[in-house]
Amino acid sequence: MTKFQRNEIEELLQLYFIMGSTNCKKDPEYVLQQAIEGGITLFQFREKGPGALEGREKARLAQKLFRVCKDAGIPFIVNDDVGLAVELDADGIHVGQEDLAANFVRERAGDKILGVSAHTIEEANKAIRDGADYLGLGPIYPTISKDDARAVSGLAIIDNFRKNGITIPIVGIGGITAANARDVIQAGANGVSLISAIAAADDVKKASSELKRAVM
Ligand code: IFP
Ligand code: MG
Repeated sequence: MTKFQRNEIEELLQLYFIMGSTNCKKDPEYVLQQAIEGGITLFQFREKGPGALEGREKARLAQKLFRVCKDAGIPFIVNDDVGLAVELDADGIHVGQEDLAANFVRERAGDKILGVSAHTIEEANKAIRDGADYLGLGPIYPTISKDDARAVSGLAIIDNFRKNGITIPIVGIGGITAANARDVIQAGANGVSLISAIAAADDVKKASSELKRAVM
């Protein structure tokens, strides 16, 4: 289990921003700073897809973005890369069903926050047994950020998980905007997670603050 309390995790998930260099129109450090000024509550470094940085370059960008988060008191989660999360001593790690097994990640991650993507109740219960602190559910709406995204689940997946006794913190992801974010919370999620709606916005701070108002 993580050093964070359950209610802290729930609050951190409220406006969860995910980003890597390929998602940004401007300098990633600047984009992250603007998103923080707008009110994001948690950050995930997800350096993935065509043109993504690798190796030392990826680690260097991670370090810079971790510093930005530390200065602002925003916990820093690493997507997939347990080695990088441990090397940086990040606050957490997020893994999908296609990534390393969550029980193995939990062992290596110690008391870091562990997030797991789940699409079925079975995956959710296994993730919980493996020590997940929160679940990422989606794509709730159609999305352009992930070329490997699965079929759209709709809001029903959140309601369905809650009705099936999944009580741990949940964040919805996929196609979420300021116009629909409230619906995701009302369906039973503790927060919303987004990439493009913030990273690719012309005014990142404005996009972030509009989303914050929607989920508050
Ligand atoms: N969900 C999440 C999160 N992060 C991912 N990288 C992902 C799905 C594929 F929002 F953190 F739950
Ligand atoms: Mg993944």
